[in-house]
Amino acid sequence: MPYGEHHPLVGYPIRSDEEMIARARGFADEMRTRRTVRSYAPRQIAEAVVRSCLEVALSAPNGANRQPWHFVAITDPGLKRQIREAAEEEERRFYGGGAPQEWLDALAPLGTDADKPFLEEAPLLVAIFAESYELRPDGTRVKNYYVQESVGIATGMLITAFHHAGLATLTHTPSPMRFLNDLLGRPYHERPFLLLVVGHPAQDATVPAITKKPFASVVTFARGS
Ligand code: IYR
Repeated sequence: MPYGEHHPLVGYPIRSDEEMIARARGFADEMRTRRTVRSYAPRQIAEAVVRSCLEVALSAPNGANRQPWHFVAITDPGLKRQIREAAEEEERRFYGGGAPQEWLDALAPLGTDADKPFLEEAPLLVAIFAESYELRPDGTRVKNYYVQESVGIATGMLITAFHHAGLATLTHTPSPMRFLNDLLGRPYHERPFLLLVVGHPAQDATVPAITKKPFASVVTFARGS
């Protein structure tokens, strides 16, 4: 018997292969339409949608169940403007000589630059913080495990949840992002991981004409010898 209290597993109904094939196919079709969007409509998002999508993120598997994350939902126009200004300052450094030419060449097909109007236009920004350790009220530090992986998985699930709800996202990573701690009042042991931009795409939104690698080039079904 394992240590620690356990209870029966719930949530895995027995499904036929046909039903699973249809569900998996349907979900793959739904996710295939996900695109990173850089131009947003002014339409607001109901808070209930945001809460449900965040619940999905909080259900993510993570190291030793330490849940080493904090999510800040930002809708206030003043805060969004301050975030935009601070992010653009970092990006001007990045695009204006800070980034190696090889990196800038890799970004060229995306058409990105230091201008980040979406940080103000999108109705919602979710700042995601990662905690390499937990700070107990008595000041002691308790180490977390697989922090990057855990927060990355939770972020992926959040993006999936927003897409499923009908919202577009953009993973934005100004670097460095320490200004987010100051603007959002988060303690310094929380490290900004990513800024997720969320909203309805603008009616005239366009996306870069890029494609995914072919399935067979990135997936192998290993056969025993
Ligand atoms: N953070 C910059 C640069 C950037 C980097 C990567 I890797 C991208 O996939 C896209 C952009 C920016 O947001 O413009």
